[in-house]
Amino acid sequence: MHRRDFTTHLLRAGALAALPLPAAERQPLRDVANARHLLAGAAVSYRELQREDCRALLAREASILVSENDMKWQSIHPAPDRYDYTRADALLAFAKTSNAKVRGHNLCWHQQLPRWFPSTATSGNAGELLRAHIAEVAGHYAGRIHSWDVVNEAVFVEDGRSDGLRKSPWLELAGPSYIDLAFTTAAKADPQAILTYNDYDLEQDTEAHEAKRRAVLALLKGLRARNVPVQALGIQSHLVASTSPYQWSGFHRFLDGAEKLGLTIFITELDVDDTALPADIADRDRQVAACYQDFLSNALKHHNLQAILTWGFTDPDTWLNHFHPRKDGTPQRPLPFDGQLQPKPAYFAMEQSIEAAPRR
Ligand code: 9MR
Repeated sequence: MHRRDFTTHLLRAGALAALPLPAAERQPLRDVANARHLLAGAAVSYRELQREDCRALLAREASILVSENDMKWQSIHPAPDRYDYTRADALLAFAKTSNAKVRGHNLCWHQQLPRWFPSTATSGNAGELLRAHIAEVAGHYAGRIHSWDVVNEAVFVEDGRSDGLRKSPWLELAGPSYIDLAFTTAAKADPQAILTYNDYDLEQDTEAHEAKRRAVLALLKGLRARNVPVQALGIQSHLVASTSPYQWSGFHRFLDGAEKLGLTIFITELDVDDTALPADIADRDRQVAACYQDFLSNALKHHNLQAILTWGFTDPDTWLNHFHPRKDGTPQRPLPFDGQLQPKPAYFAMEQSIEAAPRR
């Protein structure tokens, strides 16, 4: 029996009062966000997309979705002469039925390149490979994507270049102009999508994050000055809960800088790494939620912020368990829903910060 049928059955049986049904009483997050002219949603894995309970939750809560992995080169371009849209198309089909927008992630990144890439890409053909891929993939989805992460994580100050650019395969094979090429190609292939530069480590008031913010703003300024069609900045927002709360002055200056360049802002991959927090679940959930609230209430002061997406939506599916496991072996709790698809304090923190956001 589907959950809705089950509920109807119980309603008829007069048994509803005994059932804990918080979802039915809550206003969905997408409606709370919509009232503030914001989109709210999450990254979705193909595994979750196939689960009826996950689909029902996403349909209810999310007005914007992004595929966690299925639009990356590795998945969508499995052989030099072959593209595979099966999984990504499934997300678009679902989004259509649930009336959600879809972000495209991503068209150009140094990770999750296909296995054929290293032996095929050369300095002679890398620019053309990039152009052809973007023309094909952005062309396939033209008119159906809210915003594309055209270039992802191109800045890595630690690589020591004066322009802050990452020594990625793209930079090394095609030179720094690969970024211009990616955006101009995407604009041609899909004139409707909001073309986004997306990156991480932009939030904290530390020297490292400040240096990254400087390099990202310089990159964006250069793109705008050359009339390269970049329209939005994606701030991934993989936050780390710690005992010393974040300070936000550098972050605010950064968002002001992006606004001056006329860029829209998206929070694209929000989650909170809880490795520094104690094992106690209630305590952890409370501190993770406090981090959500602190971050979002600051970010939402900026009127050019238009969408908030978490990177996954249920704790058991988080990438953090694979990439940053807790030392005590317990799973991380970085997301708004738990493994039973119940909303956690982080969910209510999102809801409250959006409700409290200045009118936009
Ligand atoms: O969550 C994604 C994980 O399943 C992949 O294995 C990983 C590959 O590097 O990428 C993860 O998503 C990343 C996103 O695409 C870009 N920003 C950082 C995300 C977390 O690593």
